This record gives sequence, structure tokens and C-alpha cells, in this order.
Amino acid sequence: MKRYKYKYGITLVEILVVVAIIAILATMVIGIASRIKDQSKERGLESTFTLLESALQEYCESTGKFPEQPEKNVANALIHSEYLYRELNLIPESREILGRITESLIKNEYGTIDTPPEIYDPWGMVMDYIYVAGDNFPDMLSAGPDKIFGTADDISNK
Ligand SMILES: [Ca+2]
Repeated sequence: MKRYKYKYGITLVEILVVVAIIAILATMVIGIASRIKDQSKERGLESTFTLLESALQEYCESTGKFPEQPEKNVANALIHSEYLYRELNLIPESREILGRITESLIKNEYGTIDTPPEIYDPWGMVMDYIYVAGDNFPDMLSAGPDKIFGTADDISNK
């Protein structure tokens, strides 16, 4: 009976096994692809951090201090990001470095035409900025691939 079945066709179980294998392979490929995408975004974020750090250095050399944003509430990342842009834009050397950041990461999506634009991470979330007087260096924070602040995949410049 078994030999008969094998000779003339495939069983439902065999079809299901093949479908399952294809599904597993597809999931693996999608997983790898999204990991590669996230890695390239992480590199993009690192170079943005590097540019912002040198813009902050220039700001500090020119004014004698870093832009102070002492209130540490990620719910206000939007305001912090606008604040950072506005401050850096005041100093010509810092403004020049700001201009080197990928255009797609500087957007004025909130507020009016008179408010400064915000600085975004490569995942499309606004970047947080925190500096409390006495800290060695300001802290910049991306919510990471999950776009949520306060989770394990958050990425800081420190
Ligand atoms: Ca996160």
C-alpha cells in the first residue's frame, strides 16, 4: 500500500513538510535582511553622532559650555532635539558641521516654519539630547530599531 502511494503521488504530510521548510528558510532570509538593514542604519547613526559631537565641541570652544538641557524626560525628546539644533545653528563652526548631516535626518515635522527643525535617527524617530552641567559630555540618544525609548536596543553616543 505504501509503495503504491509513493509511486503515484506525494502525501499531504510531505507537502506540509516542504511548505514548512520553505517558510523556515523565508523567515531566515527576512531576518538576515532586516539585520543587515539595521546594521547599516547603526553605522549611519554612529556617523551622525560623530558629526554632532564635533559640532558640540565647536560650540563648547566658542561659548565655553555645552548646550544645557537638564530635564531628562524622553517624552520631551522632540523639544530637546529642536533645542540642540537651534543651539548648534547659532555658532558658525557648529552650523557648518550640522550642514554635513544627511538631509533626510533634519526635518521640521513639528511646530511652525519659525521653529527649528528636529534631528532624527535613521529609523525616523527624533533623537534625544541631554546635558546636565557638570557632565563630561552631552548625551545623545536614539530609540533604536524598535523606535521606543527606554528599551534594550536604545543607542547612545556614549
Ligand atoms: Ca528602543
